[in-house]
Amino acid sequence: MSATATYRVTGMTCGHCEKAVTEELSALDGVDSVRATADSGLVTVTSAAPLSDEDVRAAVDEAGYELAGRA
Ligand code: 9UX
Repeated sequence: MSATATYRVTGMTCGHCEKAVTEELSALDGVDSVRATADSGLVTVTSAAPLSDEDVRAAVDEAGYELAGRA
């Protein structure tokens, strides 16, 4: 079993932004895949178990962007 969640992230405007968010979220425990799309501002994360919103928020913040909520 795995968990998939989609988040709205503000501030991503280019491919480097997508890469920064992807790398930071990929470092969280149990994360299998991350797809960040600047155009839509959406980030989809698949993980072995559901992630806490606080962990996701901290990772997005660390990358330099802002978690706006779940999509
Ligand atoms: Mo370049 Mo994406 O500054 O923010 S990494 S637009």
